[in-house]
Amino acid sequence: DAAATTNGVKNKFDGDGVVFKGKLIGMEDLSMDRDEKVCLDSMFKLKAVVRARGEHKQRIQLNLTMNGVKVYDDTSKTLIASHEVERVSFVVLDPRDQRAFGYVYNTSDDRHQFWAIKTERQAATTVLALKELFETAFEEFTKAEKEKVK
Ligand code: I3P
Repeated sequence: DAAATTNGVKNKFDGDGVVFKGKLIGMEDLSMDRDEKVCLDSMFKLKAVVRARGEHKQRIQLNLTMNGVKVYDDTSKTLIASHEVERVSFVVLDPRDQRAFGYVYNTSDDRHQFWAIKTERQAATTVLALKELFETAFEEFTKAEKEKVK
């Protein structure tokens, strides 16, 4: 029943959403937004920067929510970034590291920001949840559009 699931039905991404712990490897602007090689080159470069610095990576908490991907500093719980789902265009797993993934966030001024993240556990788990969030957000969006034309 489409009407019954349109509004008011809770899913796991509502509110605080699905939470993952991790560390921020780094972020940078890319020239392209959906190119696996460009993303992975960035991943390796950002990891090299971390290694060269010799400092601990910032501990973060990722909340996958209907209002976007929220990135918090895990220690202070300060919000570092809020990435609306519809502006995330690409997600990559690091083939050399089971605990690393990244995604591209397209800013309102058309920059393609790559965020490289080290997860506490398997990165594939976080990436799967992220894909599920995209699907859920898209379903909600299409339902809302259908409601509008009624
Ligand atoms: C640490 C080790 C950890 C790493 C940590 C490093 O180095 O590589 O695996 O955590 O990163 O400091 P060492 O073995 O020399 O102590 P991650 O696997 O989570 O990256 P961090 O210092 O940035 O937390």
